[in-house]
Amino acid sequence: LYSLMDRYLRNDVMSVQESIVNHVEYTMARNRYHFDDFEAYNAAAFSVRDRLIESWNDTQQHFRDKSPKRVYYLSMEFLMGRSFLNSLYNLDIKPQFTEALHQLGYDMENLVDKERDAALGNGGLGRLASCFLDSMATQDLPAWGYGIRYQYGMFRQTVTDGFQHEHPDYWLNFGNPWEIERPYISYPVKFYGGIREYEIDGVKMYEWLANEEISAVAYDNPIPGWDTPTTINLRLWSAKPSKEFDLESFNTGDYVQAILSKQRAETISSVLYPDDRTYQGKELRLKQQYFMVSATLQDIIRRYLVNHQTFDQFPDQVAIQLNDTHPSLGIPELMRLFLDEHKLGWTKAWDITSKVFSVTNHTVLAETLEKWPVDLMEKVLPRHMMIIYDINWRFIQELAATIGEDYTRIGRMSIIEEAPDTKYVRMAHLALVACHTVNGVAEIHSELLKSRIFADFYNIMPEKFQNKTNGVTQRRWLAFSNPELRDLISSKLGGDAWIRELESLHELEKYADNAEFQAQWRAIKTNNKKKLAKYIEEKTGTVVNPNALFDIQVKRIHEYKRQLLNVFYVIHKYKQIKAATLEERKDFVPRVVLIGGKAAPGYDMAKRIIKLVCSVGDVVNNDPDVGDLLKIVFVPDYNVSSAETIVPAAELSQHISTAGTEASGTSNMKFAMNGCLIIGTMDGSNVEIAEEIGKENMFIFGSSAADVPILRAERARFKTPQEFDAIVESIREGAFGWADYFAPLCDAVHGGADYYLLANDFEDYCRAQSLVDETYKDEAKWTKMSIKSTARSGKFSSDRTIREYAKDIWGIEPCRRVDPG
Ligand code: DL6
Repeated sequence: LYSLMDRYLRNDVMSVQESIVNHVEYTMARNRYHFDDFEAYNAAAFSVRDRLIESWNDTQQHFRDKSPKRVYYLSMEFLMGRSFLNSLYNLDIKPQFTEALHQLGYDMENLVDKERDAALGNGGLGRLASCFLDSMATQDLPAWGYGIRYQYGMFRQTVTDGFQHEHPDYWLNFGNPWEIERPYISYPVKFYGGIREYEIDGVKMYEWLANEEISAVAYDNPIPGWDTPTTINLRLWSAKPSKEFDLESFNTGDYVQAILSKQRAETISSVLYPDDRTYQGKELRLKQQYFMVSATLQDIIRRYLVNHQTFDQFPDQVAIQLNDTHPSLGIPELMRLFLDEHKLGWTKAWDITSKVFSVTNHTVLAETLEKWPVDLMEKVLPRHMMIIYDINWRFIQELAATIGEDYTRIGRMSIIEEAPDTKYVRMAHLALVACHTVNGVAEIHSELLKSRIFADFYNIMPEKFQNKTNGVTQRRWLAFSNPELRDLISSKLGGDAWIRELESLHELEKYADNAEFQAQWRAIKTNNKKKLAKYIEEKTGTVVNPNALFDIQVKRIHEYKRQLLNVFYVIHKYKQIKAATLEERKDFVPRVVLIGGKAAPGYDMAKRIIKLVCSVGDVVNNDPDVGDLLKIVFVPDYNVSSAETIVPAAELSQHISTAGTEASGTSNMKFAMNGCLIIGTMDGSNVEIAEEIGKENMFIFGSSAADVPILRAERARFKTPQEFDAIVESIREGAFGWADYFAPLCDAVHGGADYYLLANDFEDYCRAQSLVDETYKDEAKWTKMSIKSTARSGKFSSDRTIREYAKDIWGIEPCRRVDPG
């Protein structure tokens, strides 16, 4: 029995094959002699999952035995992408699975494409959370992720005649082999109702008498680390009707109505809001946020109480990171649980609460900070609203004692905003008051938090402010998605240790001038470009020349990210080609401009930008004068998986937001790691990328963040460049059709409008673009810059970011179990 309990799944080809075939027959109830690619993928995924579960169970047991301080990463979004390849690589079982499948008659590459992306996030913020999980697991940190198991993830985007259409992403349609349902791990989550006041020994107590209750059921997603026996957990909550509640309505006779209202409860976890910035104030979104934090905190407390009698050790055992303010209702919820359920006094409850929470801010624009109408909060979460008022009252007393009765300043800092129409709860202020630390996500962003957005708070509590520059996992974004480059790097660095210690890429620099190495480097890029060209043709029907310069801008469509500036340059270049003689045209560097990204469904301007990209493409791509010299394509449905094809093939990538608007950006890091050169502004993490890689290896242009407010104030007097005006006029006059539809885009950048300063930066952008062409003509120089980009990208590993969080904010240490071998 002992040896049975000690047994680990075997990973030789025969055992893997046996396990796959068994899953075909016993898990999927299919014919073991006859199954298609999708069934083969599923069976192989279940077989990988068995191995994940084994490692996951042992890791969790190890954490229970050692009882280290743990970090809980709370996020409303996790943009995980696919798990199959990632798990095979991290568990180091890809060769055996590839061979086992091959012998069964299946090709790994085909099966990989059968997996649906887990797209439970909008963009940067959600993808960052997923990179963090990978780094926490790889570094053996006792960490858990918590979020929501949305039934509908980020919408699928199609583009017809240049117009975006949104399609629901019912990603769970054919099951999800990467999760484990835990029907027995569930917690009640309540809403609405009122408060009962009572006394115990003369002390006032409160009980929330809610009138809606649902259950949060756990779904566990094992997250394996790379080259370690550690597998951590991402626990996602799904809303189910509560078993206990609402018996009353069943007894009143309206059986059908009662069931329908229970079903409505389940909608809480049904859909991810597809807006990554604008604040909507929707009741369902508020309920989602509360649902996630309430279930999570009950789970954390239950785990803590397994081996503790009091809450005295709680801050030594628990660190909770809030991924933006979306989960910041956790603050009043933890207070409520301590005060009302566990009967702690206010002082004790507050002392513990303010020691466990920390928050990350991901935005630069003050108007995108979340705030909830007080009347909505009072209706949905009456007890929490009371607690927030109490927190605010105490905060304001302390503030007045510190700064005196400066009510303007106090009003600015209050958690409650007294707007003329209604009152709001400012979630960022709640988080700033309660958290021990707030961090920005790039140096420049963290400085802007201190000097502009939260300047009042920084004056009073400077010790709370930190910077944690974002990072990305080099495993998914370089080693797994660019395998040829990985092999080349490993051959030069004497192994693959760099996949854990990215700084060691520095060693590559000594080959930057080596002609043979350069040739190998270029050959890999060319192969990746050919794959991308095929992908572009499949998705858009446009044939592109793989020998052209591949110029990529993929990210959410936003005015501040300035995809419009990119299109304007394409129009400029198109005009230049048209004006050139046949002889002069030989001098142009052929370019493929690829733009991709989703527009929030209600974001009208963003949708017009997509249409403009497509309309310019219709003209440019079909003009025989242009031929292969210039192509512009909009690639639909940009997501994690398509990024894995796009990033390794990019030669130039655009990160051209108006300085002071992009908190960090993370795709710039992925591109740089893959030897892609960056054209960009001194914004977000571009600034630090320039520090590491060197401005001379990038194409930097545009106004500085310090100048932007001044230029903005003076923009009505700014003399726009003639060429800029001409481009706007050509769009207005219908050179690309749809003149009326594009008019708002023209109005937004012209005639003193131009909030994002496209006109101001246009000429410098054109200068930088010309330098791109000149440099590209010198193959050796370009390749050298490309090698240096990769070699100097070590700082941008999420492993480094997570090490900093662990040390400076969470106070946690690695807790690795002995490798079973
Ligand atoms: O920190 C991750 C990512 C940054 O890289 C982007 O610059 C930033 O725009 C993004 N923010 C969001 C949503 N913002 N809020 N709240 O995705 O975060």
